[in-house]
Amino acid sequence: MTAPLRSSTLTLLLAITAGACAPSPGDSPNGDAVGSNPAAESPASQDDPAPADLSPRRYGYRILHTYPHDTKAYTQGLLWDDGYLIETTGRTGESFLRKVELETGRVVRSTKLPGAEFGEGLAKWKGIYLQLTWKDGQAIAWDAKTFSELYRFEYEGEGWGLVTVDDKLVMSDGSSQLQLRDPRTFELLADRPRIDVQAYFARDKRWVSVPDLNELEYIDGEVWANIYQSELIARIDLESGHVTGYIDFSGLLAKQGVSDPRQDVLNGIAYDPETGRIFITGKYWPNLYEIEVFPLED
Ligand SMILES: [Ca+2]
Repeated sequence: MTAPLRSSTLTLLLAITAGACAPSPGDSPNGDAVGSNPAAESPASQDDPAPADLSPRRYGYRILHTYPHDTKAYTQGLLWDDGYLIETTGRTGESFLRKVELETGRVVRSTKLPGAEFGEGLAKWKGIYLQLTWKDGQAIAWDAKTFSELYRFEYEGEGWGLVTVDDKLVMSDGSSQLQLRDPRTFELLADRPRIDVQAYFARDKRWVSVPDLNELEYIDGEVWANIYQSELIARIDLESGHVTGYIDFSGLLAKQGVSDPRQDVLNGIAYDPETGRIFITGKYWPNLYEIEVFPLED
């Protein structure tokens, strides 16, 4: 998560949003084992043309409310639970699970990850918060009321984003793959362990894998994913793995005044299903926003 800017990612996403060509082969991100899956290497189905209306839809956004966000929070996971934001943060020595009051940004409960662990994504399963770690291979189960550690799971590869979808967990690792796991055991589902997330290029008549999937949220039947080091959130149909649309937050990062715009990027999506409110923020951002989205003209 501290990798240099991945030019392949931005090329890919700019291409999608502009309806231009796919990125060129060889334009690869760093070579970390699980966390990289450049689009150019994906098994794009070039002989499987799809109707133009499968191209990702482009969405804009409106800010409905602006709330304070802790500029010391390197946001990795965000969810809404029972009237509060629950947030996990990353970086060694700065990795927390915390409960935050929306209106004030006040931290009402917090626990720090032990040792040198680098915190990542967050999901709730029944009375438990499950928090990933980046390269430590540990998913920590916290008691949602007391924030005391209950137990841990081990997994292979990197941990980035996590979200609960019905009776399963959906996990990202920085590649184009979403993993499906059993929240009781954290094992990959036997019948469908992974989904490759792909977007359709109408002009080139082919599907292309979309890498750098990061923080996740489940909103009205779709998985929303921050795309690392971009100002885009992808909307994904989990059944097909297809990107149905992108929400374009261009320009929002520049308003945050962060010290390192390459690292301190848009990350964190939370959804309150009772009110339909959607919240977004970023790493070390001073602001957290309630937003609404609307389709843009192509
Ligand atoms: Ca989330």
